[in-house]
Parts: sequence; structure tokens; C-alpha cells
Amino acid sequence: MFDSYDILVALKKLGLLQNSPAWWWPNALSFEVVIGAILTQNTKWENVEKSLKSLKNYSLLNGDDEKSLNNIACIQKEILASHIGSSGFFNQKSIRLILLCQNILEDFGSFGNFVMNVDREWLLGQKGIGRESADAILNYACGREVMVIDKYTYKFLCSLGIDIQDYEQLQIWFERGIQENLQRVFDLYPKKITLAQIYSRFHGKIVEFSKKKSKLEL
Ligand code: 39A
Repeated sequence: MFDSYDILVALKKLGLLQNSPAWWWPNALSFEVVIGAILTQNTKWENVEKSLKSLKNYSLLNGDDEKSLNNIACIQKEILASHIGSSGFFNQKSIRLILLCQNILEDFGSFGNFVMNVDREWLLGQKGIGRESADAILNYACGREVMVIDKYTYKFLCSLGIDIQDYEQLQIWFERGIQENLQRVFDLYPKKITLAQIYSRFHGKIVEFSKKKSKLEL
């Protein structure tokens, strides 16, 4: 029987992230990930990139996390919706993003404090944030040791003959294979790397592999 360590080893040999950022998700460990995690719901990543570009062109997302958080918390919902049209469900996503940013400010005071102190329960209590978005924010924006589970990870494992439908059980399956082989996992990387980044790159590899595979199947 194989485990997720064996999958990581196999995917690592394919060099799938050669042209990707260090954490795979662009501008990881920044406020932009919070926006991207909501925008990517029910749409393709390429559409999210267009929305993020529009927000950047108008300096609403500007590389300063605290200013960007304030910008989105204070923006009119129609204006935000006009920038994120490419991501679909733009009215709903606009309202949810603004509320989320207002709640971050109200409960944490700053993005820096949010990164340090937010937990999964708080995120799941926010309108429009489910388990996948919560875990994407925890791992890719906050650098926490969490493996994101999504349709790619589910279908990937299914294609290998393991059908685990429950989100948490699937997450445990992926995380367990890594944790039980931790030293061997670290030995796969030439430079020092954190467990959080290993999860992020592992998830990224599965997404990139799945996207390549579906293109080949067309
Ligand atoms: N589906 C996706 C993605 N596809 C992605 N990238 C490519 C870079 N990200 C960051 C999130 N979701």
C-alpha cells in the first residue's frame, strides 16, 4: 500500500513547479492570498488572475498588506464588483470580501495580527468561507502547517484507487503520510524548508499535475 509520501516522491520527480513561486501560490504570505482564496471559488485560476490584476492596476492591492486590507474594507461594493467581474458571482464575492476585511479589522486590528492569531474556527464563521478557502488562507496567507484539500486532491487520489470523500479524512490521509515520514520528506529538499511550505508545494504539485493531465486528455 502506498501513502502520501510515495505520491510526493513521484510528483517531485516531474519538476512540476519549476516555473512557480516558492510557495506555489503567487505572493504567498500576503493579504493578496485572502482575496485570491475567495475569488477562486467556483472559477478558474486564470479568471482570478485577471481580477487581481485589475485590483492592482487601481492600486487597491498595492503590496502594502495593511493598506490593501483597509482599501477593501472601505470600498463601495459596486466598485469592488466591477474589478472582480472575471471571477464570476462578483456581487456576492464583493459583499463577502468587504465584510471579511471589515471583520479582520474589527477582530484583529491589522493583517499582521490576523496572520499570527487567526484560527480555522474564526475563518469558518465568516460568510462564504468553507473548509477549502479557510485552509488556503491558513496555509498560503498565514504559513500554517495545513494541507489544502480541493477537487484536485480528491480526484487525484480517486484516480489512484482511494476514494475518501470526507474533507477532514482526506486531509488527514495527505498529512499523515508526510508526518510519518518527516525526516525522509525533509531529505528530499536540498535547502531548509518548513513543513508548511512542503504542504503548499505538495498541493501545488497536485493541482499542476491535474491541470496538465486534463489538457492532455482533451
Ligand atoms: N486552481 C488554482 C490554481 N491554479 C492556482 N494556481 C494555478 C497558481 N492557485 C494559486 C490557486 N488555485
